Amino acid sequence: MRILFTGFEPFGEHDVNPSWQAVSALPSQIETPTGAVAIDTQQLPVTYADAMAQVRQFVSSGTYQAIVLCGVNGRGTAIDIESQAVNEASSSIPDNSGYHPHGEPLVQGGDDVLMAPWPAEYLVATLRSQGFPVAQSHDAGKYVCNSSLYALADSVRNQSRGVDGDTTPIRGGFVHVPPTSVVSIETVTAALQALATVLAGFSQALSNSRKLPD
Ligand code: PCA
Repeated sequence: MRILFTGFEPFGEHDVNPSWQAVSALPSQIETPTGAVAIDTQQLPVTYADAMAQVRQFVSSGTYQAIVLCGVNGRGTAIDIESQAVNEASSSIPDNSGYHPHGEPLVQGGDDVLMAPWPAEYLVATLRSQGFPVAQSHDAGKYVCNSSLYALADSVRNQSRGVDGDTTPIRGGFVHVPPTSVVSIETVTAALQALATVLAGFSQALSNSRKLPD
């Protein structure tokens, strides 16, 4: 089992991005009740086109059973588990390449809304029961974070349509972390580790069910 966590580079008023601070502090391997889980980390650029292309590449690489994208929400009040992404790019500031969209679609002809390929409500309930300051969000904004989640949901859906039934579908989604004055980096990193453990359990349950005789 291998999980990818991404965090974003600095942008706008964020000279350091707490999403990358929390992700880069994750250990490269964790032990879970369902076995060892390898954790890879990557920093994503805050540019619509490159972030979306990189996420699609992570999905098509076939390397990961789960992909968790993380970004900062400067107005966040908890660690938000995002449930969906919209097909729109719009922002008050340009991205780090200078691109400044005002309502353009991310994917021409794409679905207006795509659900993240994970059970957001269940994840929120589970992490909350472990004491983490987690909440569900149905609005990932219209900036680069939303675009990366849209690319993830779109490419996971396309992949699971095209492959045979033996391939375990990728789980994943987006986590918006609040400023460090609201929740510390240590707590975010611990919550992400707990999230990895839950996602590993899903993957194990799925592969066990495939081994049952029919
Ligand atoms: N937050 C931004 C983009 C990068 C990040 O960390 C967002 O919420 O879209």
